[in-house]
Amino acid sequence: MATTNGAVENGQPDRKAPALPRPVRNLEVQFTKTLETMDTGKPFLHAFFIDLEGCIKTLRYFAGWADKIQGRTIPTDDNVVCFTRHEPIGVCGAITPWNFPLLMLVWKLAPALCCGNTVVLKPAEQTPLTALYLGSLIKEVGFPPGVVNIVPGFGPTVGAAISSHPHINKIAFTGSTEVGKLVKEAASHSNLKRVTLELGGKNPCIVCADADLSLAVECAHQGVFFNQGQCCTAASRVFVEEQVYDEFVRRSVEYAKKRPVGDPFDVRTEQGPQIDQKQFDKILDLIESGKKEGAKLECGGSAMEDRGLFIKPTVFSEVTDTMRIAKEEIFGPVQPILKFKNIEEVIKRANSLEYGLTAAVFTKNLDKALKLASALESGTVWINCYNAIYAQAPFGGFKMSGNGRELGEYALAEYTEVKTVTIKLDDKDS
Ligand code: NAD
Ligand code: NW8
Repeated sequence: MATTNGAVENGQPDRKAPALPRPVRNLEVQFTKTLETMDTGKPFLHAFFIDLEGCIKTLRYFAGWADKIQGRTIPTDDNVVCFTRHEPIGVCGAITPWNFPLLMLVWKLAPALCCGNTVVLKPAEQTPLTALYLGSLIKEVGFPPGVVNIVPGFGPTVGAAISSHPHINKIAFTGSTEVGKLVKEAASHSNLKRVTLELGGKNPCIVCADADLSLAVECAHQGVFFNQGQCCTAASRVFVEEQVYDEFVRRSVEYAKKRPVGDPFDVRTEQGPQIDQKQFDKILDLIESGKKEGAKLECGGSAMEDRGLFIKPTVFSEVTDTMRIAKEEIFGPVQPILKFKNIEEVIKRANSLEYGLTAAVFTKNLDKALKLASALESGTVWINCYNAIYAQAPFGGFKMSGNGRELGEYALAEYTEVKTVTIKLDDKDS
């Protein structure tokens, strides 16, 4: 049921509106925040506190590195001076997705610039506005022409031109596995440009019987439904130990039913519309597959009756590993909950897919947590938390979830070439 302001009641009393952010004095910030919401449909408080804050933190962090990119001096058993220089790669391409348009771009732009590179950026065709606005700010603050080049356009044209260009020396891509393969192929067929890829995930979220259940329910809920479910980090396979399974499902359904869906500009809204018709149809198709393959639909399961691209927060229980909803990236507000009996079994099942971006574990037992942290095949393991992303900490995938790392010191290695300089000293003088 929709209220006049667009927030959905779901038969629950209206949530109290959270306090508004501190007065926004900086018009640029205000404008960028609004632009991202208009382009993506994400709630504007999320655009402000997560996307924009994340961009600022990332830019500040890498700005700090700009005068600290250092090579090494290397002792040898010969009479030489041997040292390395960490040089810029040159022109770096970046192709970004529509789910975090500005944040994913800044994750590439900031390390590229602090290492002395120039960049050619292509935002997703669905969401070019914040990239273009950033371009106007880059001009305004006086970057030399040609350092940052923003080329909006479609994938098969502009994207393909960047990935196959002979004078672009590196490309960073975030998006689907399918296109990630095309990018790497084009890089290989052209000039073997360096490639970093951040592709999707089918991220296991493991809830042990000894977990703080309220925390686990809340984190798993936010973990999968955040950003309309359109997250490479989405907790889209929730494995719950059998003793607490029924209780976990009951509480998760309660959360999902209360999730306020509606107008992204309403401060109470937690979930806006999906990005476009294509994604909307794909999500509904996967929901139908869940019903047909015998998962138990606990709530949601369809589009909102009265409006365009909104989908009801959906929870499936009794999900098994062979169902499509347990194997494929859904990229929508759908929470599949599976049952497990013991740790060895859940490790095997969690690692059984070709993806390996993130994993989460909820337990109070330190031994169990550390055992799972080392056994899970993913670039990130969160213990008793979710989406804990920091500019200082590397982010990236194992297996088919990607190549290379973004953020943190590790990202610098993706934007520099190491040159070894060896000077032979005169043996007579030494
Ligand atoms: P996509 O991979 O097609 O788009 C990502 C970017 O790649 C866009 O900028 C697009 O223009 C560009 N692109 C498309 N074809 C290209 C080509 N041939 N050469 C170079 N660049 C190209 O993603 P999508 O179609 O928008 O979404 C499809 C699925 O991908 C989603 O359902 C989801 O599963 C996944 N996805 C993942 C992420 C992520 O953060 N890892 C983000 C968006 C989508
Ligand atoms: C860059 C990003 C962050 C940050 C904080 C909170 C919730 C979710 C995300 C997030 C620097 C510092 C902090 C999030 C962002 C991107 C993806 C998934 C989750 N990022 N955050 Cl793909």
